[in-house]
Amino acid sequence: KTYNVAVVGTGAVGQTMLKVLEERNFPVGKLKVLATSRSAGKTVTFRGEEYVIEETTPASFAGIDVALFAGGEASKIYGRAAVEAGAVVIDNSSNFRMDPEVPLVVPEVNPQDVRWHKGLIANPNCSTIQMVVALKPIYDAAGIKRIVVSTYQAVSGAGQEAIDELRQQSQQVLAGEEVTGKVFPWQIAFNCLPHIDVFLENGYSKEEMKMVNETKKIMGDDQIQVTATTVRVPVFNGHSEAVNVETREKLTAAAARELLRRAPGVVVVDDLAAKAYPLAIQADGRDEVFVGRIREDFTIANGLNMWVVADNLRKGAATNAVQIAELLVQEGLL
Ligand code: 11C
Repeated sequence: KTYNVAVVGTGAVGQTMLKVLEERNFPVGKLKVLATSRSAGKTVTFRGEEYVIEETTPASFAGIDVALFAGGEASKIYGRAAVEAGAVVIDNSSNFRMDPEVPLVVPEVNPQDVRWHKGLIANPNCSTIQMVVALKPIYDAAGIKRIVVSTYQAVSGAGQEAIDELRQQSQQVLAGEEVTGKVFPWQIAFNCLPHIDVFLENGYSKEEMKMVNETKKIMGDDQIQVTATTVRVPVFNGHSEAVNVETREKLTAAAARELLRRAPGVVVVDDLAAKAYPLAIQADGRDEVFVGRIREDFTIANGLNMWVVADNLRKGAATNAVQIAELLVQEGLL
């Protein structure tokens, strides 16, 4: 059996969605590649065939079984129309994530939540996804009271223009030229910006509050305390995170390492003698979440520190969305 698929958006995430659908051999019947009028008429290649990008309209979704929305405003405008046309929407934007009618799913963590979908399923924020994949086995074994996370997020999370901006600014700085940019509020080359998405009334950025709220919803536990500082760093692709976690029960570093070794979607890279720890440049192009520097926090009774790295365009966005589509197929929900 095959399924008619629409991919909405042809930026960094949309392109990665097409690549991942092809790599994982998702049973695509008819494919529609949709975008704004700016990209309409250009072509993309899928399974060796060229597809002309079409402008999205409410009528685009007739006959579509599953629509993957890459991000931005598109799902706000066309998401409901796609559901009414009979498609299941998997939406990578933040538009519907906290809607109580919309499941927010990471297949390694809460696959059961796809079952109560009403046409729309949200894909979490990239920095949340990799953190909860790494924390789920710890949560199941020892409970989690509190998480303190600091992120080191790649520019690809802000899209193709941001990738271009880092490349251009790096060349400008090295050539001693004046730096220009328009995606980030300050120079990103050779710099770190503690500013991702917009700032909110409470002094946190929206990216930080996504990590707080989405973690509770995905883990199905409102009691988990989460506090985050999210930082953009001059890395092309791959988000890194320093995660401090206070568990309810004592878990040694060795026990945590063992649990993580057996966890789905996780690769433990943790051999200090060999200088082995997760690196963004090694996670780039991979679908797993890499965890290392696992050690006990000696300032509290039940605490662990770890370093969590993943490809934000893949596991943080496209791969997670395609995994949700695969889950729908397995569960007979498409
Ligand atoms: C970033 N996490 O790295 C953001 C991108 O809510 O889906 C994803 C924004 C979102 O800039």
